Amino acid sequence: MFEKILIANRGEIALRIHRACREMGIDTVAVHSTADADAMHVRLADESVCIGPPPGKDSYLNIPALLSAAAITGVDAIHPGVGFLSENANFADMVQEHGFVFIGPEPEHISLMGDKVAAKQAAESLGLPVVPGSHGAVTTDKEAAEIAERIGYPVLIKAAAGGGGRGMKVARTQGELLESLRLAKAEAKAAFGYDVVYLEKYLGQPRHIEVQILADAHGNVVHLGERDCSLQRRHQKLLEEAPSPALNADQRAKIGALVSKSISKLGYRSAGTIEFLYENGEFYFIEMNTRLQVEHPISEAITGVDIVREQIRIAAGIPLSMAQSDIVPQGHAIECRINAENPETFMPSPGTVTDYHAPGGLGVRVDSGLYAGYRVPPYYDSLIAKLIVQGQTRNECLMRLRRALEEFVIEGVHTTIPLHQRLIAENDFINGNYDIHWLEHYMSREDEI
Ligand code: MV4
Repeated sequence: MFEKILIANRGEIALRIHRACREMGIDTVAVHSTADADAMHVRLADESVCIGPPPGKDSYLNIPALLSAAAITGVDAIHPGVGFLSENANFADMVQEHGFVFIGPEPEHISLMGDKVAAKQAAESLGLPVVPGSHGAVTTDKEAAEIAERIGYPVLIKAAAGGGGRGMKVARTQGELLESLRLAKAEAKAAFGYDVVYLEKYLGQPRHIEVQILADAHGNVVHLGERDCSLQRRHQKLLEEAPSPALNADQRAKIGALVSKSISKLGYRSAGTIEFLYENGEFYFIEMNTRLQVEHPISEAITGVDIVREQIRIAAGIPLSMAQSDIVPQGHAIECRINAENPETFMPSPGTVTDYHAPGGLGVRVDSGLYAGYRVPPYYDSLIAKLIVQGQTRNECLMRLRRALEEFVIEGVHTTIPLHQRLIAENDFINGNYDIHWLEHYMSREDEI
C-alpha cells in the first residue's frame, strides 16, 4: 500500500480524500494556492505545499507545480479529486511518466470517455442502450437532414468535445436544422477548438440517473446502485438522491447488471460513473465520468462502501474488498449541495464565515472544510458544504433532512440552505415527481409570484 499520497485538489473533496488516507494509515500532502493557505484540508494534512497564486490555472491546474510538489515530498501516488485535472488524460499520463501512481483509470479510458462521439460508440458496442441518432460524427448538411428525418424531430446537436451540457442545440423542425448545425459547429470550434458534432433524438422530459461502479485491476467489477441527479439548474446539480424514486427493484437490478457487464468488457479500472437519461421506462447512455464524483457519498450511505478507500486500494493493485452479493443497498440517502451563493439569483457570495454550526445526529454526515472565521475565496467553485442524510425510508430521510437543514448555521455568506428548505417542502419533490427541467420551471414560477 502507498505510504504517502498527494491530494491535487482543494475544499471539501480534498478533505474527503484526506480522511480516507488517514483511516488507511497513509500520510497526506495537501497542495494549495496562496488563497487557500488557511483551508481545512491544508491544516489537517501531514504536509503541505503552496503551488501558486489564486487562479486555478496557476495553481490547481498547474501540472509542473503539482509534479514538483509530489517529487519534493516523495509521495507514491496522486489523487486528482473532482474537477480540475481529474479527467485530464495528459495529466494522468505525466503523473505515471514521473514515477507516481495516478489514482484513477488508465489515460486511454479517460481520453475515450472525454470524446463524446467515441464514448457513445464504445457504449453501444459494449451493449449499453444509447439515444437514437447519428452513429458518429455528422459531416454534411445532407447527412444531418437524412438522420433527423429518420429519427424524427426534435433533434439535439451535440459537440463531441462537449459534455456537461456545453455546446448543445435543439432543432425542432427541418427548417431549424441547418442553422442550428452551423451554430453548434461554430460554438464548438470557439469553445473547444474542435467542431465535430453529432445528432440525437431530443428527449423532452428525462431524468438524469447515473450508476456508480468500482472495477479493480483483476477483472472484478461491482456496481453500487444508482443516483438520481435530476434536480439541477444550468447543469449544476443541487440535490441528489439514492436510490432513484423513479425505479423499481427490477429495473435497478437490470441496469446495474448491464453496466457491470459493460465495464468488465471495457477493461476499465478505478471508480467510475455511467450517466443515463431515463424516460418512459427506458435508459439511454449519455456519458461516462472517469473520476470520483461530488455526489458519491449518497452511494456510500446506502451501501456502506467507502468509495475513496476502494479507489486508492484499486490503484495500489489490491482486489476489491467486496463482491456484488455483499452489496445490499439499505434505505435512502439525499445530498444537498450547499453553495456560497445567493439562493435566488445564484450569484456567488464569497466572504468570511462569521458563525458556523454543522448538524449531527443519526444518519447525518457533513463534508465541509468550513469553520467560523474561514474566508470563502472568490476564485473557485462555490460549493462549501455537502449535507448527506440517510434514513430507512425516503420519508424518514426527508424528515431528517428537514431537521438537519434547520440546525445548519452558516453566517456571513449567503448560502443555498433556504433554497433546499423550500425545495424539499414542494409536493413534486416529496412525491419524487421531477425531471431535469423541473427546477428551472419551479424557479421561473417563483419569479411570477
Ligand atoms: C440530452 C438531453 C435530451 N436529449 N440528450 C446535457 C448534458 C449532457 N451530459 C447531456 N445533456 C442532455 N442530453 C438528448 N438526446 C438533455 C440533456 C440535458 C441534461 C442532461 C442531464 C442533466 C441535466 C441536463 C440539463 C439539460 C439538458
